[in-house]
Amino acid sequence: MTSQTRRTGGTPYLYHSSHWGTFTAVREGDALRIQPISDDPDPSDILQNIPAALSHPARLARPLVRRGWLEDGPGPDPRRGTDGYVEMAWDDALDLAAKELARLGGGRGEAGEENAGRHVFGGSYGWSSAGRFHHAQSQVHRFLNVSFGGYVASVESYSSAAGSVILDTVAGNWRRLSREGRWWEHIRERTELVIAFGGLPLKNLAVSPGGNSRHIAAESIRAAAARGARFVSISALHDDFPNDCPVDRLAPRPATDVALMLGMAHRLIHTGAVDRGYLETYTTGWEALRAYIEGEEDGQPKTPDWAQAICGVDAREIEALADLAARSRTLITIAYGLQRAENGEQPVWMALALSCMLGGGVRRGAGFSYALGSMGNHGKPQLAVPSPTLPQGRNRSGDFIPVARIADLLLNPGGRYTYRGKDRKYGHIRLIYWAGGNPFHHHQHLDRLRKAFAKPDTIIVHDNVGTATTAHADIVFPATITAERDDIGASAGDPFLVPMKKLAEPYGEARDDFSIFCELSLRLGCLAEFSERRTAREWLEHLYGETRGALAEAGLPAPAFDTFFEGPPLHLPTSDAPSMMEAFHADPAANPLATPSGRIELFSHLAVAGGLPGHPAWIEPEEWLGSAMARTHPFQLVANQPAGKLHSQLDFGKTSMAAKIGGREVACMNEADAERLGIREGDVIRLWNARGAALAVARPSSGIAPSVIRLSTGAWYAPREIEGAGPACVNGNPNALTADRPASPLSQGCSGQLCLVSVERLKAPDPGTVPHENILLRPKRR
Ligand code: PGD
Repeated sequence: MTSQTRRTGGTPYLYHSSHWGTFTAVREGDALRIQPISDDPDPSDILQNIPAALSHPARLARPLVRRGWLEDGPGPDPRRGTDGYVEMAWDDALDLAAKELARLGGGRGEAGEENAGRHVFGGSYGWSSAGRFHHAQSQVHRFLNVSFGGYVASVESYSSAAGSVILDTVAGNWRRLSREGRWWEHIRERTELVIAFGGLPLKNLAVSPGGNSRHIAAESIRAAAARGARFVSISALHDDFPNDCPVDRLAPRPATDVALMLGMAHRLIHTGAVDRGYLETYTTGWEALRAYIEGEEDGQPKTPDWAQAICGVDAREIEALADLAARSRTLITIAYGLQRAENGEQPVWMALALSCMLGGGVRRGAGFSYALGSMGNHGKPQLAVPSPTLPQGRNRSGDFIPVARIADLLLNPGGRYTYRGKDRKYGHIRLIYWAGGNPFHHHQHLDRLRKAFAKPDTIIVHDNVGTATTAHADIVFPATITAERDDIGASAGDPFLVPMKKLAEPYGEARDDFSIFCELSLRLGCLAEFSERRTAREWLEHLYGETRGALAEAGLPAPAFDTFFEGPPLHLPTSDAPSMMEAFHADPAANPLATPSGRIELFSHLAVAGGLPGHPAWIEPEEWLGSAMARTHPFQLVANQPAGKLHSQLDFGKTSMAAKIGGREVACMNEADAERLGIREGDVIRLWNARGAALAVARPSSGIAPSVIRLSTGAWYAPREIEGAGPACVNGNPNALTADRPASPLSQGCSGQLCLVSVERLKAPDPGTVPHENILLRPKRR
């Protein structure tokens, strides 16, 4: 790591980190100057969102309590989201919160009533900060485990649920499958053809949870292309692949990639290109899949012509791609976005099956990689030593929901559902405790979520800023941002352990999540258990100790904590161990996969038990361009990850604001569609369906397929009445439109990437946007 700790004049640059890059920073008056570390070949502009956070008026300065809750007491309340707030002194707000927690069973912990936490939703999903100690989700889980003895948790993620569950089911361990394997190295050196379903969008690869110190995707793609490797990006959006790298593009209708893959599979069978040796040695169930592809099961052979009718890609191009794949060392990757959809398991499973038909990953540089185009830390060497994580304690409640079922949980207590083939029942939630996430950004069908958030007795939220989630809370505690505290940055797949130095004093009276939970624990009589009598600084030293011990054991330099924390990021050793798939390929009997057969399952009884077909299949979604609903809502909305920010974080920052027009999110649509509808660049447009509406600024483009409109996520939710047209999110949050429909009964995953909408030029007067500082109604001082 190049030393960057001094600048002219002697003021020290301090190291810090974020999910989208490691950097050094220096205060210049009230401003914060940020520089990516020099080791990063392709730093992300998202770094430049950080300075605005230090003093933006959307920041929360003091605790807030909702007026209706204060006056009428806890209980279900439809006023959440429209009510006003009062500011309170910390001690008063903490006393109030502790009293309510105690009323609901908090403070008795291990000794208390069995399952006191079964009425508490603490799943609290969200990315919050890169620092591993002040990681809000870990802090809230630990607090609820200590104070309530547990809580209703959440499993899976909004990023990947359908894909993870199906890969666990048919390939044993999705995490190892997606993370292990040095794919970027292989792409640079060996791969001849990369078929990237969902592309390899650099905006996604900028980010990885806990930090991303070296953005190597662009240089790896260029090096591979210079060596003669070919890339095929399969997406309706041109910018899902870097524009300055050579690539062939295919643009199937969104949600139809499985049909395209089946068309390729049919061609491989009929040209004799299937690697039967691989299928026999490493897979089970080929015969069932083959019979389906050949039409023996349903009378419909999945020919390239059949595929063309569904996906819109020319049958001859499908054949050519299959032929090219068969004669090349081919890597198939599939991005998270394809599985964040109805029947999202199918494209992931079929992509894996296709790669098996091509001979799997026996040859270096060939095979299957899940989510290489979705996360900056995939396809890189794994660490050989553990990195710091905050222990969360034991959750005795035993209850959980699949993460994207939060609205169902609240709206349907006692309701039954299935998950991974098991029958389950929703509990009855009286308290929601959320820290470090923004469900009114990340969840689907936000109008439905508003109704769900009316149900509990009490909602407590910690955040740095006044988001739409804080605007639905009863008690809001203002948290510091990462720049206002010391921490340690670390990520699986990233070689640097980063001393994240405090760069600024806390805004207003904001406090760290840890210290807020210490205060509540003190009031609930469980401080010693929660803090283990350590200060925040002592926790950092303690957590670092495990990494240090492992370094020393390996005979590597293991600096003392103070030396580490005052110095540059510490380079951690990476592991040379073979990946899960390399070990399996080397000796499938000795290293079986964790599936019932020990092999990759192209037919799965567990999938059948979970409510899916036994093999990958084309299942028509309810919302795609070929469905009945497309007659009334003829555009496929792609609600993907934004380029100017991470999710909804720092939406007011420089890079994020530069991507908007007039403070509103931009929607990209095909230029011929725009012309037909009389929509010009810069017009305000309204997107709507039966679930809701959103306004956006139109950008006609040739880089997007016809009948597709892209409105990325991240705008802060602000529903307002539009003259003559009902409510719409005036800032452009696409989750006003998406469906809260599980990907399948197997995974219950988020399907928020795609839905159908109508589009028109806004006829009513433009109501303007709601600035970030006005999302949460500003309180009056008491
Ligand atoms: P963020 O905007 O990152 O979104 O959903 P997620 O909830 O993670 O929210 C983090 C929140 O934490 C912010 O409000 C931030 O201010 C706060 N925060 C930051 N630091 C701290 C801290 O130290 N303490 C506390 N208390 N708070 C802090 C992301 C989710 O959205 C994800 S991961 C995906 S992949 C999904 N993607 C899509 C999609 O593609 N399409 C749709 N339609 N919807 C999606 N939703 C999902």
